[in-house]
Amino acid sequence: MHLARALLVVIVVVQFASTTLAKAYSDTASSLTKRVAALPDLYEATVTELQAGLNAGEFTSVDLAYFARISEVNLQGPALRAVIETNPSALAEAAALDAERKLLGPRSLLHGIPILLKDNIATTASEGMNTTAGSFSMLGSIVPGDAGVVKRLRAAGAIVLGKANLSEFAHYRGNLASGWSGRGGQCTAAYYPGQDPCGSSSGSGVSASIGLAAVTLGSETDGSITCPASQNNIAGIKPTVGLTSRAGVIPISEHQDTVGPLTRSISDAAIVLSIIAGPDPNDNFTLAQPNRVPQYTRALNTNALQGARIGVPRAVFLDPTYTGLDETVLSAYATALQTLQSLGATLVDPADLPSAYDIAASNNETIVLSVDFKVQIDAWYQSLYTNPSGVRSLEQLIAFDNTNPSLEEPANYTDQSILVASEATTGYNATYCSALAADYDMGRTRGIDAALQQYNLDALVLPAGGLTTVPAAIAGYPIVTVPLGFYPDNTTTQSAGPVTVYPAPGAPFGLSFLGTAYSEYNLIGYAYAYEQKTQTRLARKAYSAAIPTTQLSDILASSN
Ligand SMILES: *[C@@H]1O[C@H](CO)[C@@H](O)[C@H](O)[C@H]1NC(C)=O
Ligand SMILES: *[C@@H]1O[C@H](CO)[C@@H](O)[C@H](O)[C@H]1NC(C)=O
Ligand SMILES: *[C@@H]1O[C@H](CO)[C@@H](O)[C@H](O)[C@H]1NC(C)=O
Ligand SMILES: *[C@@H]1O[C@H](CO)[C@@H](O)[C@H](O)[C@H]1NC(C)=O
Ligand SMILES: *[C@@H]1O[C@H](CO)[C@@H](O)[C@H](O)[C@H]1NC(C)=O
Ligand SMILES: *[C@@H]1O[C@H](CO)[C@@H](O)[C@H](O)[C@H]1NC(C)=O
Ligand SMILES: CC(=O)N[C@H]1CO[C@H](CO)[C@@H](O)[C@@H]1O
Repeated sequence: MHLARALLVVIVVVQFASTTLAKAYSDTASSLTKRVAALPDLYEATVTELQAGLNAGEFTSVDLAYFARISEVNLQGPALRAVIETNPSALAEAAALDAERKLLGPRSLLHGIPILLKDNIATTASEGMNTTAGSFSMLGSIVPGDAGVVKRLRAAGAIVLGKANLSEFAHYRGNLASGWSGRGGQCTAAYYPGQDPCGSSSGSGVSASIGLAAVTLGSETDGSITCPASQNNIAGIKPTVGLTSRAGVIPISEHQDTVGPLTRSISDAAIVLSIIAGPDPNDNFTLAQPNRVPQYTRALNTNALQGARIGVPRAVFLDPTYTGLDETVLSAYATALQTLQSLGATLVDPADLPSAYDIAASNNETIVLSVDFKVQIDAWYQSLYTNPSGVRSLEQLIAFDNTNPSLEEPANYTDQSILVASEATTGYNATYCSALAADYDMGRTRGIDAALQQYNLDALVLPAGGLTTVPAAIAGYPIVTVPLGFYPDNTTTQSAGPVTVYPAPGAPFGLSFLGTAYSEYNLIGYAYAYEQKTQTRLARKAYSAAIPTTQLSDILASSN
């Protein structure tokens, strides 16, 4: 923020502090009756709609407190356990941003827009929220400050609404069901009772799917944005590693971790990505990105697929014996290919990755992650200003879990074999270096880039599930995911954990576009054209108990 603007904000906040909210927004109240029909439905509301209503004075960011919606479904009713904590400072921040808007107008499309963050993304402790990756070992810890992406969000005027539940440690703990953390319990999706939300950005995905916030952020190391996007009927962008800062994000691996949006629409995801992308001196991977971050909203063109060459990598990635992809998903995918053609794309089928079978057989990713995690999580614990649990290393985390089984090892959630395997590693030796080199070779040189070059392609397209995330994960390359379809009502549920099921009647699944480094702009365009043509998200809603009923009209009525 510029200094002059910052000073004005201080003045405005002081002026408004003595004014009651009811009085400040009485103009809204007087026109409520004639405008009420036009208020956006918070289940589906887009950032653009919310921003228009805020600018028109139809409602305020204070009114946009989604707390009532969260409380309806989080622990009560269907007990989705999508949110771990809400921000005790959010209403005061919203009031200040409302006042600033009145005087100076919005800072950005995210001014006054509430966002939920996966609980591995740090927020400065003085604001009142914890940053724990779902683990009691970090409860009450004091982080050095806001994550790099949070600094950008705040500068743009976004309001951090709270922290979303996740698979503990971004699913880097053991053989556990997706969506479970010690602090948050078992998160489930809103499309079928007990549905596996996938992970590890489970709470972000579930919250976006039913409007517990306007937009959300998650992180992906391998599948953790695109899989919850897929299983919650929403859009997700897994950016190129190095496009968005990981500073202040509880790590798995600097070679694969990346932060991105989970939202109801590609448009909202493009708005969020435009704000969080960019260099950060505290994450040197981001210093290698191309000079200027594109305005991703300019990619939102329904004709984006006209003339695009899209590859279909059949070997391994569409082979059910490798992927487990079933007939429901494969037939929806076949229909999607026809839709892409109808939108002007040239399909190249097959367009295989030369490294496909090597990727399927490889254990190199496990080697890289297990070494990186130990180095980086030890550094995270050591970076904390204070940590009431006393844990300062991975070794102490494992001991903490074992000595606090009621918190961290309840029945069916006892495994921490991944932590134990990582603790046994001994740093960056020759085995590690050749595994990392093999991953870049298989993911990039003989993988995604080879297919794109050999067939002169703009992108690849695959169902979001199966092994789709792996080549992009080991390459550090982007994926953009959109809704593809739903399991039919006569689907037989299958167990996905002690209490979760997938597939299930009505459970969603997604479609993923993959490309080379920093190709987000093109991928967003393709995903947008497909999304606008098919409108799959709107074909099915969550089960009724999982749909919060509180709307802006209720909040406006009760505040006047
Ligand atoms: C963290 O959680 C604890 C317990 O729920 C709470 O008392 C505290 O205010 C939260 N925030 C911080 C920064 O510790
Ligand atoms: C980041 O910095 C570290 C150490 O300072 C260095 O080893 C690494 O190569 C750098 N990475 C990038 C992508 O610049
Ligand atoms: C790593 O990948 C290379 C190249 O495919 C392969 O030869 C090697 O066996 C892999 N190593 C492991 C541990 O999977
Ligand atoms: C590298 O360390 C791993 C354990 O992290 C070990 O299994 C492997 O044998 C080591 N490689 C070399 C070449 O020392
Ligand atoms: C499920 O319903 C579809 C029609 O919607 C039908 O084609 C299919 O055979 C049914 N499957 C089972 C297992 O009953
Ligand atoms: C543990 O999982 C089993 C199914 O695998 C389930 O029957 C049981 O109720 C679960 N126990 C608890 C305490 O959740
Ligand atoms: C916001 C919210 O409802 N947080 C809850 C998340 O789950 C834990 C464990 O049940 C509760 O203690 C929190 O209150």
